[in-house]
Order: sequence, then C-alpha cells, then structure tokens
Amino acid sequence: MRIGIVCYPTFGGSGVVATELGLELSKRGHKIHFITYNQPVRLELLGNNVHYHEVNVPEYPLFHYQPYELALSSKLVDMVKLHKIEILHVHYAIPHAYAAYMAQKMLQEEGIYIPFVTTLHGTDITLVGSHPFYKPAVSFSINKSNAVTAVSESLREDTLRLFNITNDIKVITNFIDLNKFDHDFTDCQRGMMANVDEKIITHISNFRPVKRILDIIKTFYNIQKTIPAKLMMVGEGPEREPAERLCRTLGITDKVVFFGNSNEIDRILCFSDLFLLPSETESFGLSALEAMASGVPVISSNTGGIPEVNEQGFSGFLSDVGDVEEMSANAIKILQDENTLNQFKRNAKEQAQKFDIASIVPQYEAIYEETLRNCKA
Ligand code: GMT
Repeated sequence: MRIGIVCYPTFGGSGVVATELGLELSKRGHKIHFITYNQPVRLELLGNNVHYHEVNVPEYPLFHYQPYELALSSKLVDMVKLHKIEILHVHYAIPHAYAAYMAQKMLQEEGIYIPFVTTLHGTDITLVGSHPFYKPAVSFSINKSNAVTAVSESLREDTLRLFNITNDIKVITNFIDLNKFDHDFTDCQRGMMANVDEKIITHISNFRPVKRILDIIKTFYNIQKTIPAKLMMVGEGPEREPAERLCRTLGITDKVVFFGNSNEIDRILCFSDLFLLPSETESFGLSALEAMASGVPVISSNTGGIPEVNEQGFSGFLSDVGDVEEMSANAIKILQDENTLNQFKRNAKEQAQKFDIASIVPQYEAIYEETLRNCKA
C-alpha cells in the first residue's frame, strides 16, 4: 500500500509511535510518506520505501496565527496526487484529522477519493481536545474519519464520554520493537553514571505539568534517604526549571542529572534500575513500555491507560496520583534487595512482550485494508 502518515514530529509518544509504525510498515513492503513540518525525531532511515515531505507555512505578517492546517491540507492534496497515496493515517485528531478531512474534500472535487484513519493518542482528547474551544472540531474530525483507533481502552472510553461520537473506535495499543531493547544488563556502562553501590532511577518525558515532575523529585528524595541512588531526568519542558530548583532546596543536586532531550533512550534505559511515571493523566505511557522492554520496572500513577501497561505487583507498582509516600515505599520495596529487583526486571521484560510490534502492526494493516475495501464498495 502507499500510505501517508501525518504526525507531530517532536519528542513525544505520538510522534514516536507514528514513526516506528511507518518504519515497520516500510519493512513489510509498504511505501510510506511522512508528511509533517519537521523530520520526525526517530526517523533516521529514509530510503526506497520511506519518504519525508515537509510542510512549510510561509510567514505572513498580516496573520496573527500562521495557518498550519491550511498548509497541511494543501500539502496532503499535492502529495496524494504526486505519489498516488492510497490512504492517510493521521495521528491526533487536531489538527491532523481536521486537515485530512479538508484534503479529502478538495480531492473529491477532482474525482479522487482518499480515505483517512485517525489514531487518538491522548492529549488531543483528555487535555486539549476537550476544551470547549476545540470540542466541536474534534468531534467532527473523529466522526468524519473513515476509521478511528485509540491507543488504549481507557482512551477509547474517555473519548466516548467526552465527545459526541457516532463512529466506531477500535483499540490498537501502542507497541515496542523488542529487538531494539534487547540488552544484557551487565553491558551498559552504568559505571559512567553511578557508583557500584548506587541504584539508577530514570524518568523520560517532555516535562509538561501533566507529568508531575516535582513528584518525581520528591519520590527520589525519599528513596535516596534509604538506598544510595542517582536520578536521571531525560527531556526538556516547562517543569525542568522548577524541578532543578526543588533539587537545590532539598540538597540533592549532586545526585540528579538533567540530560535534556536525548536520542539515546535505549542506552539510558539499559543502565536504569527503576522508572518513575507519576503522571496526572496518561492515555498509555509509552515511556513506561520502553522502560519495561529494557527490563526496567515501573513505579507509576494508576491513571488513564497506565494500568493496561504496568501490572500491579508484577512489572512494578501503581499508586493514586500524588501519593508520593506510597510511590517511595514501593520503589524501596523493589530496590532493597537484588533478588527482588532482578525478579521485577525479568517481569517487566515479560510484560513488555505483550506489546510486541510484530503482533500490533498487522492490526493497522488490517484497518487500512478494511477501510480501502469499504471505500471501494
Ligand atoms: O504526553 C506525552 O508525552 C506526549 C503525548 C503525545 O501526544 O505525543 O503522549 C500521548 O501519546 C502517547 C503515545 O500514544 C502516549 O503514550 C501518552 O500516554 C500520551 N500522553 C498523555 O496522554 C498525557
């Protein structure tokens, strides 16, 4: 199939999922066209089956806001015609499904029918999309999609609860390429980051308020009082500065490393012992899955789709949002002896196998085929 993929190319789960999906589909023989405003961060391999088309929005001083949706829908029209794209897969209802619908209508005027599949990732529904300003556009875009998927059962339920949805929503969970995370625990140069007696605790995100970054610092503060440890904070965002300030107040700056954004997530996870994800809400928690695939147990909140990913008492522990004391106690429970820690590491890897790319990507292929069949009927 010739498939156009639209996503946010920045650091963030939806862009990662869209990119990994496109790359895997290309390996399975499909021609993939990424259409977005920057080359997606994990898209390193452009080749015969993988193409990238940049959406440019010319700056025009008259416009207070530059019209990205307009530029995107025009680009979709051009790319569909030029590369004979058969189906579009857009990640995020706004503005991508909205732009895809406009492209569909424009192309219809020329006698071309391009169906589009929309994948909902979370913030388009739970944080931004449900704002009254956007709600009508989000409902409309979801209802006009030829097929809709959500990355967890929890997100599907949230979408049905928050919007007036007349379309079916199928759950296709996020996935992981286990081969990319297949390391030996002893081969990870952890000595570069911590002393032999120290445990390494990691968090990776875009440091937005929804990630509750300060809960991470407070949890780590409690842990390191009992267990020698270092904290690796990977990512950039508005909560980094307050987090660094809190580290100074608590006197733990020498134990916390702020990395900024990194393309070496697998290497960092390779030497990690525990992953923290205390988010306010999370439709899935791809970073937790990436941690588990590296054999890193997860201490998380029990919100949104996280319980579908992290299994209580097996791959880690889950607590109510904001319950720093329980999260700290559970972290210590996992870290306090090597046998328990190694058991949780093995469990985390086992749990990640449920989300193997090899079993999830065919579900997307089936949706594309079904959508194309329905459009031809
Ligand atoms: O929250 C993020 O880190 C970014 C955000 C995004 O839009 O990329 O992530 C959302 O989509 C991911 C991939 O499906 C999910 O794993 C995240 O849980 C989800 N974030 C939220 O729901 C807050």
